[in-house]
Amino acid sequence: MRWFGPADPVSLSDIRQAGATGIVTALHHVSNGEIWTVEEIAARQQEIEWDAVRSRPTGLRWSVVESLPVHEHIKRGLPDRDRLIASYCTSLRNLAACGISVVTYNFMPVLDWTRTDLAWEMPDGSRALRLDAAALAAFDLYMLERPGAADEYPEALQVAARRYFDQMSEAEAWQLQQNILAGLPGAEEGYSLQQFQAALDGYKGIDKEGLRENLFYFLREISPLAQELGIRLAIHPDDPPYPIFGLPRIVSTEADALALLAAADLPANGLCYCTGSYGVRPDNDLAGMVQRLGSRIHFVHLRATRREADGSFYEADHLDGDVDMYAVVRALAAEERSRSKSGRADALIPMRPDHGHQMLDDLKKKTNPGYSAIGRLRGLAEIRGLELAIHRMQDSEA
Ligand code: CS2
Ligand code: MN
Repeated sequence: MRWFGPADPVSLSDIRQAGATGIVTALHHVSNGEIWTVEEIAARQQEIEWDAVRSRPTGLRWSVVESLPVHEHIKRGLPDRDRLIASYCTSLRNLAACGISVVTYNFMPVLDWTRTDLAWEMPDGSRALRLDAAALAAFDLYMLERPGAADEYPEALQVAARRYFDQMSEAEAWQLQQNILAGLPGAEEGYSLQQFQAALDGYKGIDKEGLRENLFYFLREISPLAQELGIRLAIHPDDPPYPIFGLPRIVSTEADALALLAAADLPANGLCYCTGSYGVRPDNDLAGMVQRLGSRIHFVHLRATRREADGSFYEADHLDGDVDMYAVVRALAAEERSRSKSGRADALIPMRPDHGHQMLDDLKKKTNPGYSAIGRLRGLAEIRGLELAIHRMQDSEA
């Protein structure tokens, strides 16, 4: 399970009780571009793995880094990128020295993941994260007033956006802006409207091909080192997996994934397979992607969304979205089995429930959006049950 460090309202002991053994975390206090030192990594590791009060191991292990963030200047291909990539490499060396071998990152320009509603009420009273296409367009067209934005939305969506904007109260407009710009958990940046427009302007002249070249440059620089260190790199897909705010997107489809894997064709250069992000596109065949890309999947996020006609989506229960979770977990189990047959040391792929609803006691607490204790516990429990049954079935077939 993911843990946001000492400031996370969900404690390590909560996570242990949820049944998780691996911890996914980052040095969130180190700013993007700075080196993660061995001292800092080891201290965090100790905090996770050793129960100082009882003088015994906690039973938890820091197994995955999420995320070692990539600096905007690397994404934009600015002249100081080589220095920043060298720092990134030093952090990778330091992580390897501490025995941590899976490193997640993303290559989304400006914003990490984006939602417009962080407390959307489900029929059962729990609360989910949602991206409303009209709300996003309303923000872009009428609050940010981004030059050229109107050309990017179909007529019907512009009309819906206008209506959405007109019926919003001031407080609702402020909340929408906060949801989009203040940074969801894990995002390193937060912006004011002006800062956000300036950050977008930084990508003027960088189209899809340009951004892709910058990613490939980065991958060619870091993959050989990662390979040598025994580190498996896991790139998280775009969330949502289509362009927003006029920014290019390059990790949204199977073809995108194939291209980036080929750009540095080493086992270390791999994927964070997030079914919640890839699953927003109906043209992504999620179980098939596991079958075809499986050997390079180094980390998995299991989550399901439900799509709506206008491009909106919300985060459904883990077993109840558009993602065929049974087919995906079955394909992952088959991948693990084939790895273990061929003697791969990384036969067990780290997986975590990605996000969860705010439910039961979560509803009364302040939680990191998407990262409440009980909603994720539900996701974890459901997926583990599914996984166990699939393993048993595959055992009896073998
Ligand atoms: C998000 C992202 O839910 C998610 O997967 O939390 O912040 C994700 O962790 C990053 O994009 C990975 O670099
Ligand atoms: Mn994810």
